[in-house]
Amino acid sequence: MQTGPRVGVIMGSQSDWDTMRHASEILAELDVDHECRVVSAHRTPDAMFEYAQEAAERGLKVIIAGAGGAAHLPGMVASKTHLPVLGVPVQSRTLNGLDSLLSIAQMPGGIPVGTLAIGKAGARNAGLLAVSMLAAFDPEFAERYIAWRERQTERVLANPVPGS
Ligand code: RP5
Repeated sequence: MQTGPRVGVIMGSQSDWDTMRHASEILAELDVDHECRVVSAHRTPDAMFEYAQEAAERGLKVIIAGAGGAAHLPGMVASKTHLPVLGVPVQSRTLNGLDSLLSIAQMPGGIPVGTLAIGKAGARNAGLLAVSMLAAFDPEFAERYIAWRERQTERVLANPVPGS
């Protein structure tokens, strides 16, 4: 049985935490051991390379990387690891996150980054997608993920009247 974090949640700045905490919260809700770190492609490039290079041997299975503006972190991390990297575009102040989205999505062929939606929804979905990736190889995660989805469906069905 593996111990230690399976998912690494990294972000380019402390200022990204308000978005990226939603990925962490989903992972915690689904009882997935994970770690959260600030690792910047531009301000701490050596630390970023080290993180990406050591991730697999430390037992991580998926990396969620959030960044805003010239959001190079997910792509650069993906270039240094074979692990799946899920990119979350953080909503920037100047261009509302369109800059982040395009920086993350427009990867050259050969180095994939799974790009999620801008902001909170993207961070939540990155957490869920990471769990569904783990679930493909571990029935315990599959059970938890399916149960989480069922609870969500039940909540929506139980409240069909808008504004109630
Ligand atoms: C990016 O620059 C970070 O991911 C962050 O979204 C953005 C702004 O960073 P701060 O100036 O708020 O630290 O690298």
